[in-house]
Amino acid sequence: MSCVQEWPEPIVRVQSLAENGCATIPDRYIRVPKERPGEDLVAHDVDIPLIDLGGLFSPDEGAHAATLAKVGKACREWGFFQVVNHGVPGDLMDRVLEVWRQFFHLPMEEKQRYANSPNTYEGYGSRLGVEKGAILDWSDYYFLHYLPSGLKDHNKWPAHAPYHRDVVEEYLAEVVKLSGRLMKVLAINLGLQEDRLQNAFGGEEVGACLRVNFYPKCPQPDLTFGLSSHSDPGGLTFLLPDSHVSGLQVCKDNKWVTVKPSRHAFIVNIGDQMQVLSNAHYKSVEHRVMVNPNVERLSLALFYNPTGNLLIEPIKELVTPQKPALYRPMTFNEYRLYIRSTGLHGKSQVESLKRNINQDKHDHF
Ligand SMILES: O=C(O)CCC(=O)C(=O)O
Repeated sequence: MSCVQEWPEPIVRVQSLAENGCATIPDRYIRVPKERPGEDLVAHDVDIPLIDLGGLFSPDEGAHAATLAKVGKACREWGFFQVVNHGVPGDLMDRVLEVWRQFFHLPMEEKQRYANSPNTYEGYGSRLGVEKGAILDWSDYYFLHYLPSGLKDHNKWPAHAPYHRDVVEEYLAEVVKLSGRLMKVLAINLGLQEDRLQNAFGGEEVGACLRVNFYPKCPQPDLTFGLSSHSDPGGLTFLLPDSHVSGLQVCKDNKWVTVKPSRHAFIVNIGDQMQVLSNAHYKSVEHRVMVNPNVERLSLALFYNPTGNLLIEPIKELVTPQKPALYRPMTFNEYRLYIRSTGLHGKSQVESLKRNINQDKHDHF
């Protein structure tokens, strides 16, 4: 898949700005007043559902069914939930956070060897989108491909420490296993065969990539975001954030809910492709990241995606006369070009896929 080859402006590492000890942030990061973090309603005393997945592995049918029901309700009502007892070892989660923390604390010249381009996004980056003059987010990141295996290129992974690749490989293999399990749960909860969603993602050719987000301390956190509001373009996201600092906010009923991360939990969310396949039974929900003046923050987002060249459209078993197909078909490759060129813009892209049902009926007759 090709996009633009070069960034429109020289790349500035947010971490360098933060480490220079500036008291104010450059204009490029300052949102217009009505878009600033403090301008929106925030919901207090509420959090996304926390689900113990232990029941999925239990021989007790009641516990199994109750766990399925909790996941189903969270996918329909929130599009976001945390899971514990998910099968991925806690010490592996700690180690993978630690190796990425080490990466971001390497000298800048060493990190620059991995500088990415907007063509594939793989490597060390500091912006999403290639619009000249765009307002930027207060974060750096590292992006890499894991699946399908033909896209994986170890030469594009950090090699500063011999164990780095091994830990990342081990971690990604575990999270992909968990993704496969949850894909079954999501399918069963829609009344589908358990492998129906996985097959719609391309079966063995399913995609998985990792974005490691690094949010340096920010002297003016009320003026900017670590990541602007967006919904994830892919299928399902498994987020492992630092548990000692919050930052993620999820939109629910037009208010922002601050997620309190639980230790050794994953934050799971529905992406746009899953909303389309499920014909909007499952919701891909807007979220954003706040920054902090006193502490930096790290998060690892594994995106579990359909293979790039398959058409993604509402699954036919979920299309009825009462609920016609809400979205027009598009491949994931085409879909993600938009975010790669324009950056993060709320839910505008999945909204743009909506079919005009009345117009379609008219065309049909
Ligand atoms: O860092 C976070 O909490 C969220 C990251 C995120 O939304 C993303 O990587 O798409």
